[in-house]
Amino acid sequence: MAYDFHTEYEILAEKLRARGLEVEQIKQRLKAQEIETPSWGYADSGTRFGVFKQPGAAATIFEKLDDAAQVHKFTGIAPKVALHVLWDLTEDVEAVKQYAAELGMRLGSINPNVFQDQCYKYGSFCNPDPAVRQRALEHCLECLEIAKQVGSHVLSIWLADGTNYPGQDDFRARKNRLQEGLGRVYAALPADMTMLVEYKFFEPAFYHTDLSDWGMAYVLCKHLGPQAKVLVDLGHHAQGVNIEHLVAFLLDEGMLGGFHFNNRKYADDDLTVGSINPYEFFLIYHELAAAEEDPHLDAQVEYMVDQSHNLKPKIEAMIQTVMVIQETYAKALTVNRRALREAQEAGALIDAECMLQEAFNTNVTPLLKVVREEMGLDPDPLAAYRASGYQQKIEVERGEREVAGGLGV
Ligand code: PSV
Ligand code: MN
Repeated sequence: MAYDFHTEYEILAEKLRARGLEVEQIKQRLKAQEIETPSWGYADSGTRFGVFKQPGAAATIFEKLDDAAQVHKFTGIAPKVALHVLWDLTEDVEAVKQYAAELGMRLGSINPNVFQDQCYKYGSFCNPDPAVRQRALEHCLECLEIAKQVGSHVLSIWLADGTNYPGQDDFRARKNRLQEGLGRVYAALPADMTMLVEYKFFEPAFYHTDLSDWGMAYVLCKHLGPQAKVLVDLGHHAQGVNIEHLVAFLLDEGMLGGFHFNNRKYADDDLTVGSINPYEFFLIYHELAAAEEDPHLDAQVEYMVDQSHNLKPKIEAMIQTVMVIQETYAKALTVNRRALREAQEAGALIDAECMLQEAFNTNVTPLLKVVREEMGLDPDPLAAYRASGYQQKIEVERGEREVAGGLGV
């Protein structure tokens, strides 16, 4: 007899109950999940070697919002869009806000751009020239105004600051300039806003990067104040760094502010989250789920995607990405953390590890299908999107354009 997913769900629910878990609670948590997708993930993008255009790729912020709204329509958990100010807000900000509201979408993190302009050749806030630092400051203050206007609560800072040659500049002088400059931005932050500080160990600077790891970002945030938190981009670490450990450390310190989800093989290569090392991603989510369950922690974390797909169809890639994140969260919710703690305390190493592996290997698809059905969605978002005709429509209506719209263009 062919089981439909409801039957499979009943079997899974029974298994989860036997694992000591509350299935209804798991479903509630899955329904409350929110993922922010990046406006720049809907536009043509590429590398420094070239940009491959896709018919139908979004060129304006309105088209990017339309596409993001499709991702939300079919997944039900992607209601927010991150904006990159220079790439997106060339238009009337008020009109953008209104358009997002009409689509039932929210504008999420506001990302200043202090790396593209010629004046930033030697850095932004770390630049030896005070006039350039002033310009970076003014841009960030302007971004704060935009954030207030569009109702966003997150200013997300990533700096390309660094040097290419030993001796090019003084590390400590740059550190102090950075602290002073971001201190000024922080001073202008409204009480209901968070400043996220993202680090990256190299690129575009190839010798040193001023904020190269989570420890530096942590120290800077500590100096800034309680509204500054660290943003972890999964592509921004050296090979072998234990990301789940640093995530747990930051969570415990109340200093984890947000994520940029993606995956990498070599460096910051923007691959689909979970596509290269799904077990690592699961272990990260296990720490996040554990923190949610800990009443002593304030785990206010923004979950954002930072992927620009140069080759995959963009909207489908984003739906696939959101589904991978949802699936990984669901798997992490199937760990009985009380039983895990008992095994850890008893020194039952194999049992403890097996509990994580069992959760990772759990097929949560029937659970997710039921959750979607209960949310009024199609159980299979990708198939439903493909059948909707939206892709064909934008390919005809928009065609292939020369207009720049995001990263690498
Ligand atoms: C830098 O590599 C980065 O991760 C920052 O978050 C930028 O805002 C983003 O990529 C642009 O894609
Ligand atoms: Mn990022």
